[in-house]
Amino acid sequence: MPHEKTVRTNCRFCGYQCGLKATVAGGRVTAVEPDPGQYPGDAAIQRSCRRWRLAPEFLDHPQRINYPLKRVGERGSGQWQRITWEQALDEIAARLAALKERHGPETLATCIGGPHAVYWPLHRFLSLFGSPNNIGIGQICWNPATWVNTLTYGWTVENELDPGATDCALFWGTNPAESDNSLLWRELLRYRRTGKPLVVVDPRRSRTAELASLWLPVRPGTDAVLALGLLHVVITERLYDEAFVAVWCHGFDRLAGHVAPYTPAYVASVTGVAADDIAAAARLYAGHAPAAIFTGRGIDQIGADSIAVHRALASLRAVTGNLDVPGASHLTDMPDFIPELDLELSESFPAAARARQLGRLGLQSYAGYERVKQLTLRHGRRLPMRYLTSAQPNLVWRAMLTGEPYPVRSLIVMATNPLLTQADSRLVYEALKSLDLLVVLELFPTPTAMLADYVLPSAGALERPLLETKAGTANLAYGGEQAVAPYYERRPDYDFWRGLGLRLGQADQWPWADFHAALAASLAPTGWTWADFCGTGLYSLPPDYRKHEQLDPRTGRPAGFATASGKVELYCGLLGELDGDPLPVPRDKPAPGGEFPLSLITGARVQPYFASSFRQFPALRAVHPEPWAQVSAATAARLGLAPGSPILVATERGQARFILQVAVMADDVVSVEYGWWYPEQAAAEPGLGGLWTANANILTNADYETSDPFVGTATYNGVPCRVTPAE
Ligand SMILES: Nc1nc2c(c(=O)[nH]1)N[C@H]1C(S)=C(S)[C@@H](COP(=O)(O)OP(=O)(O)OC[C@H]3O[C@@H](n4cnc5c(=O)[nH]c(N)nc54)[C@H](O)[C@@H]3O)O[C@H]1N2
Ligand SMILES: Nc1nc2c(c(=O)[nH]1)N[C@H]1C(S)=C(S)[C@@H](COP(=O)(O)OP(=O)(O)OC[C@H]3O[C@@H](n4cnc5c(=O)[nH]c(N)nc54)[C@H](O)[C@@H]3O)O[C@H]1N2
Ligand code: SF4
Ligand SMILES: [Mo]
Repeated sequence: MPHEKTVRTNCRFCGYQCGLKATVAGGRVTAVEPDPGQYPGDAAIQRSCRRWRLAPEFLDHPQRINYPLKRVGERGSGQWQRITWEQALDEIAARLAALKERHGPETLATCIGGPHAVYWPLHRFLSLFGSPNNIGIGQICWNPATWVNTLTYGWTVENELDPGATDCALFWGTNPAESDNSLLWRELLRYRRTGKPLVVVDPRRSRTAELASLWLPVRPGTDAVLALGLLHVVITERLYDEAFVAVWCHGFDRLAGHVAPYTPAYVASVTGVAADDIAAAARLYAGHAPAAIFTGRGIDQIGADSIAVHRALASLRAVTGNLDVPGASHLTDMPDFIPELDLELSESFPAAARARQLGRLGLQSYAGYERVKQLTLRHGRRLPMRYLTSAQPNLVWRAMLTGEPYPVRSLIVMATNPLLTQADSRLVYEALKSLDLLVVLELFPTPTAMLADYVLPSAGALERPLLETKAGTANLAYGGEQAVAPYYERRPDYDFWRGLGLRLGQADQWPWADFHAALAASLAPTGWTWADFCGTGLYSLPPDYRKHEQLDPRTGRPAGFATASGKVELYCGLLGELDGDPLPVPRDKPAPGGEFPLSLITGARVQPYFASSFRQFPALRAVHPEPWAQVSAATAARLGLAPGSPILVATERGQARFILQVAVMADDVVSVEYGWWYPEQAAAEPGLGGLWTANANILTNADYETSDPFVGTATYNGVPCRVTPAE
């Protein structure tokens, strides 16, 4: 019997990284348990999550990628040769060098995904290699709110839900019952037990909406009008915080004039929400202080209107005095540890390379970043850079296919499955097939990995240390130690980027021999060692509030906000200078009608899955075997569709098959799950693991021309569609 020991580590099956105690024997994890000594600090919270229990099976899953693989047959044929790491790195480096020589460094693009891994080593490599073309997910996840709050308040905010302090909560386009199912969801349950009001804005009566005192079933994508309607009521009924507005808001009168036409009756006609409920929601929110606003993917994914709705909500938070006060929100601090943007070497990325970036968006671009940085620097702050300047995905896929404006011939994919999680799967597929070099760093043979030239075995959960930060926008880091050394020949992604860097003349920029050393170095300015950090798994300081009132020692005056006016910019001059709307203006966009009479939502989260991950686990498939499409009972009846029957959902881009489920939700709306493929099917062309069956992103697009011109947000919610029975 090998000697057994217990090791403190973390789950990594969503962004939370809950603490785990792992039992390790002979270098193998034999069991895991929640560790109440680490985040979220209560084992009961974790017990309702199904995923952490999979950790031992995850480490040893028969489909895990264990060795570097090189394609030997046609692309996608599923024929691979096992090679060594040395051979893989040598060959990839040589091919990248040749492509760079021929086409320039921007011919290499990278693609990253959600919060599965530490991405700065990739960006560091890319900065040194000279390419501005990383494809991220930020345009439809997190970036719209980050950009807008920074424009409005001079920095980003964290929203707070404290069952003791918070007196009203507004959850807008987010459903923590499924997407969180951890601490925030528990806090929300506790909060509701106090009887204090909760308003939920969601076309679906989600489990979060079921908890609400008032549910507003908005028509997908009409949220900007709804938020302006709330502002209308708050302003005309004088429910705002007059003192805060007088001292700290810039442009209130212009905002008041702007929202005047958004009467509840008009807003009801656009959004489908009853006029009385619009007024009631505004009164609830403004009548209780402190009041918190949480937003989510529901409104980060509505294309050109995502900026307007976030701007309207940022204004609502401010005029009601809910900015930087306990129980509502706080402006975060820059970290004490080295922020991601410095580890990425972003600021020294040369101007000539920046100028080659695909995508000239108003904000999400190097030029936009530098404009905003002039403001944030007034308070000594700098936003994360690579994530907020990542390229517009659609333009990168198109450059691969057309060679315009220049050829993008190679792609390295890390911790993402773009064939399932980027918009327009058909376009992504054609683009990947056209490449000279596709490298995928993965744990499993995903459909994306099936098309690669090289697949490299990454060390995953429990096999590598973790240090998660809020991309450097907050003085908060969490994570901890690995439980075991990687199984087989898996390696932390860091080793890949460093290995490539050493082969491509970057040796002096990779001083840390391994991932541990790199993470420890990034913590050094805090005075904490890596062991100190692992003791608690958390580095954080209590938030500070009302920082705008604190005296600036240099001037002796209140610090204010890091904006052009020094106040909250209800009227945002900078957006005007960038040819945008200084006030939140909803945009015209394709509405359902004609051939596509229904409105489609793609990707509302469901337990127990995460995006396209975990379909390989029988225990989870047993709980949730089929991809659902939800409609209301009235819509199902009108279309003559029975619950449980297979249906086809079609948009102008393509069609996919789902199982009909009747749910309480707005009429004429269809909500499909995303991320569905079938790892039990053949891992090769033509099926690619069932890629073309129920993949929601066959239905979406991120066309540059119809996406938001500032952040590049595409429309994943509110897409015109039609539903028919599947034979
Ligand atoms: N239609 C539609 N599309 C969406 C969304 C939507 O709501 N609707 N949501 C979008 C959002 S917000 C997000 S964040 C994305 C999420 O999309 P992705 O980030 O692509 O998420 P996954 O599909 O889980 O793919 C993650 C992959 O990383 C691998 N992996 C896990 N850990 C590691 C690691 O440490 N290293 C490496 N190399 N690989 C690892 C996993 O095996 C898995 O295959 O989807 C986006 N796409
Ligand atoms: N189980 C599970 N948990 C996850 C993930 C996962 O894939 N699976 N993904 C993780 C990631 S990457 C992210 S970014 C977070 C996202 O977390 P959330 O932001 O909470 O995302 P969702 O759960 O999709 O909630 C979005 C809600 O918006 C609603 N909605 C859709 N269209 C509209 C609209 O036009 N207007 C409004 N107001 N609402 C709309 C949907 O019905 C849905 O209930 O979740 C994380 N947690
Ligand atoms: S919520 Fe569940 S999946 Fe996410 S880190 Fe915690 S235990 Fe893991
Ligand atoms: Mo996300």
